[in-house]
Amino acid sequence: MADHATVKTALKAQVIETPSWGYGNSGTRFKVFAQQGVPRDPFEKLDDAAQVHAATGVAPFVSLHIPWDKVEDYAALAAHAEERGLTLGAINSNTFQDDDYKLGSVAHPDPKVRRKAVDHLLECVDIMDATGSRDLKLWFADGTNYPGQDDIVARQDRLFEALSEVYARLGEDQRMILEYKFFEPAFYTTDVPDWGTSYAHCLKLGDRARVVVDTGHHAPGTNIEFIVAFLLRERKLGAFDFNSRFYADDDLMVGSADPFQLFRILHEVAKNGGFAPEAQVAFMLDQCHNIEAKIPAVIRSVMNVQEATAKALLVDTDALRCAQQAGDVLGANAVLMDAYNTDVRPLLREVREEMGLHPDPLAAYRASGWQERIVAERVGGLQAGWGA
Ligand SMILES: [Mn+2]
Repeated sequence: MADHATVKTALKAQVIETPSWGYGNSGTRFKVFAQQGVPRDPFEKLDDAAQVHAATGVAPFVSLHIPWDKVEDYAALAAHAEERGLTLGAINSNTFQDDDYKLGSVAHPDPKVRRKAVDHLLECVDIMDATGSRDLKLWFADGTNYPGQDDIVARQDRLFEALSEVYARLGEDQRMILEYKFFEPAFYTTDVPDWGTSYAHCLKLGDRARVVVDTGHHAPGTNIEFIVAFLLRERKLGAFDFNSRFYADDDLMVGSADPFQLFRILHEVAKNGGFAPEAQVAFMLDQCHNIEAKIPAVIRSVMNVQEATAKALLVDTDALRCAQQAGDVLGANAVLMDAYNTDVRPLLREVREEMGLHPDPLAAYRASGWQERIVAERVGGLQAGWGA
């Protein structure tokens, strides 16, 4: 087994980014169920994110989504974050909630719509300048529903032209991270459907363009850890959007549907140096909490990532290499399974105590009284949610 002191040091240094939209009301295709105490503006979302960081000690970054998190004064928002020990993370663009985008955004056949979409992306870079965010996270709903609807190659040309213009606007310390998703809302072709398409565009754009792996954006049976290993080898893995899926893009809590898959992914991250700061891989959650309490759900998700990370770090890499080189199929597999089957909860309790935290983050949150306070205080106003 790996040395426990080293594993603990790595766990203490872990950084997880939580999404502002995870704290607001979200829903299924059919219904958004409102919860009491939900934030009414981006400032209150940060207040909730601060509770997650206070309970776990490893979630200081918060992703924003524009326009859902639009404010008058982004420097004030950044200051509000800093006062709570938080840092503003990736700026997520939105080119999918406007009537103009019915046939796409940056790949739309009409140059006027493409201009509007690119202008929005450029506005997001302006916001990054004000918030100090490093990453512009792009996901496009662009695609077609029917064979013959549009020219597949022409759409790639338009996409690349838009990406190039935005890439040229980035500052030296800023990055573009491009997410893929195999289908939905487009059902025939999607313009960035897979890691290969994202990788090809990022390769042409330059060093500061990288791929985002959203764990819920693959066809069933896809070997996500292979993609992760490949992208790390090429230094093109920019970020994870963690969540879980049983069927399609379910956006359930990470590690809930398939903790073994999460372990396999994080084993490749650990093995290939992806946790090192210089690898510049951002570990983000991208989830919705539709029926469960939101702040505890984010805490649970952070804990799930920590548990899978601990198991991945416990893999005896020397024994694994020896078994692999000896062609010992069962021995190599057993090394991985030994780590996966370790109960790491006592180790994580120790890590938290050494960090000056409560060993049980969910108990710490319950004891904080925050939930009762926001239910009592956040009365009136419009709750934040999709489109707000
Ligand atoms: Mn995502």
